Amino acid sequence: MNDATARKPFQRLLLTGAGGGLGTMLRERIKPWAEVLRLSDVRAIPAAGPGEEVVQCDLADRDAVLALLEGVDAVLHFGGVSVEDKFEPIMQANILGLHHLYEAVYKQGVKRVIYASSSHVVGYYRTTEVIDARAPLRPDGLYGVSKCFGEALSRYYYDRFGIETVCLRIGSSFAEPRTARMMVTYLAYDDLVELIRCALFAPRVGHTITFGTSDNAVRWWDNREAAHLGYVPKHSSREFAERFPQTGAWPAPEDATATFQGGPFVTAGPMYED
Ligand code: 15L
Repeated sequence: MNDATARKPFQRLLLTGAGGGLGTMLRERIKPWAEVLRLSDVRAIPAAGPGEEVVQCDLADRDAVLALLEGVDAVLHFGGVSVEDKFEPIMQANILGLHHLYEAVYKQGVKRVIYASSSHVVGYYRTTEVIDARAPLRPDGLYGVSKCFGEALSRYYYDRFGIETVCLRIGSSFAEPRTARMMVTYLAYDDLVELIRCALFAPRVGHTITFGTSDNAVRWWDNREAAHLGYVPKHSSREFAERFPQTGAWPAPEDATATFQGGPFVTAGPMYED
């Protein structure tokens, strides 16, 4: 059997949020892993190519989500609201929608979920601290709170039903770091793909929480609790060091965005002014 005729490891993988920044990048990169890649988003996305299925789906629509999961081996869940917002849209997609997803995962017999959580579940730790996956949650906004819900819901589905989930507490996954903070939180696209590959292919993951960063010089997150995934980043924000030189200009002591790991997210939440 040559490479062209060899079967791919999965029959059908589902990628939600396929129209988002990361979803669009992943669409091409994860194709070698599945005979069929099912792509979903609430928005219209480019039509299905060879080996693809496209399903427009609102996570808040319970019946649509049940149908979306039919025939799926594993899910990469990148759908939902991905930044701070008002509670209503966060609730619909990240809370109600996530419950629909796990209910459908259970009913359709899906084995594993790779859940795009976020470092914003712990954004209220200080930039002078190093934490690991056992540290109590300290979300930095309603978006972070919704990701805490996802980590708890997936924990429950593992303990109660044995459905495995790897929660990826993604730092900042962009083509390159955009701010000085992202020199710490940067996760190169290649490294995100490798982290997902490790989470999907590791023989036994139970319920695992892992922080997603590249091999950056400064670290806030200790990933030893997820060593069994075997993730080894190949990139580093050091590749961009000249863009964000240390200037000696210290932020004001009251600057919360420099004091806490969540950066700008810590002041992006509701102010209750209206
Ligand atoms: C996130 O959770 C967001 O989804 C992403 O857009 C980035 O803003 C990232 O956090 C970050 O902290 O940089």
